Amino acid sequence: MPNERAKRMTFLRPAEVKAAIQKAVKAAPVVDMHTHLYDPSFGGLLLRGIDELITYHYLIAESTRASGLAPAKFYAMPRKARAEFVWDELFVKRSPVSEAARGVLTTATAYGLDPRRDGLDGMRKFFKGLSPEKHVDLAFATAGVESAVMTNDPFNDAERASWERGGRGDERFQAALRIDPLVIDLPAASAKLRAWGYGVAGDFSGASASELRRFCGDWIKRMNARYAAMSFTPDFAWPDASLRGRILGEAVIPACRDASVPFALMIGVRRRIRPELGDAGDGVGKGDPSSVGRLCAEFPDATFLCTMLAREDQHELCVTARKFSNLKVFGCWWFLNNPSLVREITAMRLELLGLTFVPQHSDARILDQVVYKWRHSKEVIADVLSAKYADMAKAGWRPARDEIDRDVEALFSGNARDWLRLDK
Ligand code: RAT
Ligand code: ZN
Repeated sequence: MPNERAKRMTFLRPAEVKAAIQKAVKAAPVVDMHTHLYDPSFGGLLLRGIDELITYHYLIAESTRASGLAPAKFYAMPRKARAEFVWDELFVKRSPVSEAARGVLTTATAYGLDPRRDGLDGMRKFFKGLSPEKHVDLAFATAGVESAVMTNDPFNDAERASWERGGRGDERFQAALRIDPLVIDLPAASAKLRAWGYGVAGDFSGASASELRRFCGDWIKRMNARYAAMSFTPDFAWPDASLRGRILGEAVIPACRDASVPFALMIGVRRRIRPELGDAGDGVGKGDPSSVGRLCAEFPDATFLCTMLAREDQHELCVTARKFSNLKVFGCWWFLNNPSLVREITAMRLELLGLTFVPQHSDARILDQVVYKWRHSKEVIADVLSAKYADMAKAGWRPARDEIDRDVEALFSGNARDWLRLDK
């Protein structure tokens, strides 16, 4: 019997498919699952504007490399001079071909500026009178971002004070509890925890596990965190009998499970391979996706979000995710957020995972970066999707416009909304 629904649908002709996908992707509102942005009520923690944009740590690495300037000398300059240095090295002395440099151009142009004509000073004038609230409106509207998840660290004193004053004021910003300090240096973190009334010992003895679990639960609640997260070095392994494994298995993951929020594993950073560069000094190393699978098997009723930093890990991570519905793959993280790699990784994920992943997050540290990070990624993702729909058409499955809209919505907002239990 012919399919009644299919009989009523209007299908696109092959020549119409690419344009329909491009239109749907361009218009799709985005839920940005991982950023380092802040709600304006967090004051100076929200970085924005052209000088911040130009001194993004990706561009610090690129400009000090190009010039050979010692990082200490770069950091000795005030912010304004740093921006002038980066502009000169990466935009004047040579063409801004790198992804992060091109991003400055895309962002400025999207705001109606002409980076060549206006130069750094002209662009500074544009941002000058913008209030944080208006600035968020502008950046989110230009980028098509509907909501963005912050990275929230209760061990950061400035941030903690904001939470104690009441936290979020703008519903477009969601919280994520970042727990790195607990795992990287428990003795230091435990001293603070004890001062805040949680009986956690530096060696994790006694009631430490239950007290740490209580701390995580309290902060997930206080922040209304949509998930808890940690960035891991490439040696992340499971099972893990070390202190790190105990903290995760006995405290953090149970607290997430109790609160019905996922735990996000961001695996593959080699911290400070060039320490003088600060945030710009981290590197990458190959991890072990099979450990992620073993973690998912051990905690079948917990949900894990996962992104891995090494290109070499992407295939095994996808294959692992095929076996575990509680493993949610997201984003082309950090050094992978380059068009050539987003193209390859997104195609592979579609082939192995269908539509059950989140292709990208911005990782924006500076508000205006959402503009280029999403424009650049969306362009590539639309291309990859078009090719997949063309392949389906060749196999006899002509798509309908509302199906394209449905699928695109899942990739850019729907899946993230489901995983993070966000209301529409
Ligand atoms: O992409 C970045 O800006 C990195 O410095 C990190 O913040 C990374 O994304 C992280 O969340 O650890
Ligand atoms: Zn990040």
